[in-house]
Amino acid sequence: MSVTSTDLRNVAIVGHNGTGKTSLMEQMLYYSGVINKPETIESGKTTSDFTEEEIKRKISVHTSLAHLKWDEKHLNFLDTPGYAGFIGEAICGFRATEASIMMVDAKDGAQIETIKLWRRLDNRNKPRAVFINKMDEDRADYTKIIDDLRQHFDATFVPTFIPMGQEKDFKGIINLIENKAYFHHDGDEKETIGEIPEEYKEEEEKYREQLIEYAAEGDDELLEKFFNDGTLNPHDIRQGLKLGLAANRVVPVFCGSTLKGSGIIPILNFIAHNFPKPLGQVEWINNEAGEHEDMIISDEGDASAYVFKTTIDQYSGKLSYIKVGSGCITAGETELFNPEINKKDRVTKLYRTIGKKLIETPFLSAGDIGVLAKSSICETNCTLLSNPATQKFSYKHLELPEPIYALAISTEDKKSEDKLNDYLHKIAEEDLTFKTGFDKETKESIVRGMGDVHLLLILDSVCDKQKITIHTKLPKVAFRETISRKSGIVEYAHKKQSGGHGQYGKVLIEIEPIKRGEHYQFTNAIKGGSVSKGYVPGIEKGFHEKMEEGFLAGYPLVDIGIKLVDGKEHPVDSSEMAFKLAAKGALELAIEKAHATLLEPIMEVHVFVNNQYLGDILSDLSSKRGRVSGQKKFGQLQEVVATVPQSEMLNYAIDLKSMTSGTGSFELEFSHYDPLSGRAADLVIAEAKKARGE
Ligand SMILES: Nc1nc2c(ncn2[C@@H]2O[C@H](COP(=O)(O)OP(=O)(O)OP(=O)(O)O)[C@@H](O)[C@H]2O)c(=O)[nH]1
Ligand SMILES: [Mg+2]
Repeated sequence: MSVTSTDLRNVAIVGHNGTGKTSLMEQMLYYSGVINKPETIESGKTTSDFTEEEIKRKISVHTSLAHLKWDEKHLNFLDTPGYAGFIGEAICGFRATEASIMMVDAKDGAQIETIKLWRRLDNRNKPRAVFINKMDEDRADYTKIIDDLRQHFDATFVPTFIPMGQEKDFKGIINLIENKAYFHHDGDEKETIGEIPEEYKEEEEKYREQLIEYAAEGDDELLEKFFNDGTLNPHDIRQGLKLGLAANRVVPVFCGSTLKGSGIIPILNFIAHNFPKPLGQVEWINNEAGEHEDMIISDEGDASAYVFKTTIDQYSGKLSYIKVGSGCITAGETELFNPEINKKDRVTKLYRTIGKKLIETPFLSAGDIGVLAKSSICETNCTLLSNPATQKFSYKHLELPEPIYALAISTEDKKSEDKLNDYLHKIAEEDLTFKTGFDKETKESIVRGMGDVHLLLILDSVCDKQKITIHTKLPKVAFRETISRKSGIVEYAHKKQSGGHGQYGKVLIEIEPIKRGEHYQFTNAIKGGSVSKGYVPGIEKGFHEKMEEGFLAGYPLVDIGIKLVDGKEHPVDSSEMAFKLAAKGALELAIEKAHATLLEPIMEVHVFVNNQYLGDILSDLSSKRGRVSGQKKFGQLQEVVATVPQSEMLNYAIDLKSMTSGTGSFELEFSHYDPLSGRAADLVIAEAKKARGE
């Protein structure tokens, strides 16, 4: 069965780890009749956590897609993982959907990943609702969590469901917009609908007043109506929430217990009737001039889509998850073109998925999400166009955070190394936050990822599946070298007389520091032709070679301006090679005079911790030569921004975990290079000498 664009709703389920996202997906599939029994995480049989590592670890590692029908609407859900290490998967989930459900734990409220995800959704102005889950657990406290959310985030939270009792007395929820109570039962019996019990009437009244007031904030006209009349009718309340959600002006708050199957029917009702439909929403594209612009999702015109996720499955092979942005893709008919690699392919089959199960579908229309199997033209982020002659745009790539943790890896022998590289490249194709490669500067094979858990999970699975042993260690830091003052003019002649032709070339140069990041600047200031033009490329080659070789500790030299002032050639003995060697020699001498120094990479780090750890974090950062440049408080949480040398941050993923009992989290990106002097520099130089066997 296929679906028209107006009936679609795409929703990402996001949130801090372990808040019950996968359990919510499972219950929704059960309630809508897609599965016969809701499985638990503990059983290892949920629809969404189906990979070996997910079953083994009882956590989500990948984003998984499932769909269901509810009240004539077609709902696509992406269940995303909550652990910081798999943030790339969560980002691809909310990139492909129009709205998210943020799962929040009824005991703990906003946690570190809640805050980080919230920020990411804010940056994209993405609509979202909150589901306060685990109302059945000890210490569950609905009003406390609503207060906590209001403390943490600048948003209009609108309690839309309220609980009947909590902790072990939790009986179900009241849906304020339907004016109904939903009672949950033991076992797999589905929740039942009934009148609101007398004992909760007072509470309900209180929240209903809030609901009316906040719903009015969803739309300017309704706000005016509310100010004039002092109230809104039920139709207007719904309208206020619907428009307010679509415009990201209000955040409806639901509650329930995914363990007990509570809150499931009303949330499905709410999504089907009030969540934004994809048609008319915005996708970001780059136009022909390479500038970003909005494209409105429309079912008219030529088909276009982008791949937001790739998986490589043992049985089904490569699966490319696509979101259709315009027109309609029809199996057996549409031909899609990938402009980045200039290749096209006919779509023979199209699929939807329920977790790992592929279900064929005849077409996917604008706004829909589906899968192309074994496509030879797809990779994550690519654009697919049905009529490239007129469609001169590409979809904007996912913006993923930089890896925060790296390891240098090695294996026992060449055969294992080949196996390892093959496997890692496949993983890197699936997971864009995982990078693998050879670092030419440090001569190490490096893997980078979003944390130690992320990398170790990948490396463990390689060892298991490929039966190889991998050795890991912290990688070397890629220092650089530069100069700190002008050299004055130096001269160097390369002379050799051996039998027949000799070698001769002489150059006079002057070097000076240039702006950080400009790397290399060359000026030929020779007047009067003392060196023929034909030898200049040889001279530049010599400079490049010396800059690659380094001076102090074998790290590449950067940010040097070189002026070729004069030189001398010999009618017979001069050659490009002779001038190259002369240039190298001259540069070596000049650097000696220009006071060479080491440069070290400096990272910008954003650390997120609970207030109680702030003191420890700040003193640790200062012991790591860090400079704090900002601090922001979100309720019980702190964000600290600092610049810290990379060499001090190699193990931060593990240090922070031990300082914060696993609750802290951070983001890291390269900032700039700074000079390194004193004892720290002496150590790097001594280490390099030792490695060279001097
Ligand atoms: N008491 C209680 N436990 C729940 C509830 N929902 C989920 N759990 C339990 O919480 C744990 C985590 O549930 P998941 O559904 O895996 O949570 P998740 O958010 O998908 O976790 P990640 O994807 O790994 O971030 C499991 O042990 C669930 O059984 C609930 O409503 N009440
Ligand atoms: Mg999960």
